[in-house]
Amino acid sequence: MVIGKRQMRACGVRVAAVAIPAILWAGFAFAQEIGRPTPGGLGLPNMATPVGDETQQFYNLILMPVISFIALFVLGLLVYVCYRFNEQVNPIPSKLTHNTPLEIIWTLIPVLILLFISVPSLRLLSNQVVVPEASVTLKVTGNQWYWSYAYPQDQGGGFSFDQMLKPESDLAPGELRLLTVDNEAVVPVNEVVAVHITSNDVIHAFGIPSFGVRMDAIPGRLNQTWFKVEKEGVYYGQCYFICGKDHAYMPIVIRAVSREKYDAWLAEAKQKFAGADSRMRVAAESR
Ligand SMILES: [Cu+2]
Repeated sequence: MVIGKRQMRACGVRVAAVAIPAILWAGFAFAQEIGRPTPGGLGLPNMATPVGDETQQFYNLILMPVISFIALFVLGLLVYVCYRFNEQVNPIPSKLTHNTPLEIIWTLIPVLILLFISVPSLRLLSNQVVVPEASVTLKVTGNQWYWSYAYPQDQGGGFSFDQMLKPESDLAPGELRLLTVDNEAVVPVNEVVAVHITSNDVIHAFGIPSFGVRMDAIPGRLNQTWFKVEKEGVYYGQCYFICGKDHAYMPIVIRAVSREKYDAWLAEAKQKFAGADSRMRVAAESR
């Protein structure tokens, strides 16, 4: 049976029927809400920090085109081989086993692609972990299964608190299930916030998608990262390292506000969390 033009055309139509809706659907990813997951959202979320923007550009402008091109190229080769070299069309197979120029090409091209990706990738990685001069330092500690935040004394803080998931029964209308917490961490907008991350028990990971931030929280080790939020708002994150039975129930909430509101919050939080070192408080509560 010879494969005619009609079958080839039908195959092309089928590929287009899958690819076109996928491309249109991907377009909706740009209409996501900021700081929180959007039902049906695709791709990376809308970003609120310079590193987040760079991450998104790297993903949208470099990674996705490269991935899409390779996937479509391989699909095209597979379709061509299936039709051109099936038993009916090509009854006497070739005995050819090696083709040196072809082998050199298919080794070199992936190497060149990786080299091409490595330059922006390493630049992004360095921007994520090299912390610029920061005006606010936040110490974040992972616990089974909640996060603790400490604001240093010399920056107007000197208190710490725990951030616990709000149970579903306590949620007010509009609050997000599995993402809303009792105490939000607050940071000033348009200022560099250095984040020091560690853990009290097992390995956790602190991640906020719309900041382009994700860092492991490892017991006995202080990791650091940073962010500079460019828009006021509430930003949600989660633990990104499977850390035990309640891993799914330790969200992260950061509220970015103006400097004036931040100073007012600091004064208020100092009273609210006065003398309550988070670990001492947990010990007291569990007694
Ligand atoms: Cu976890």
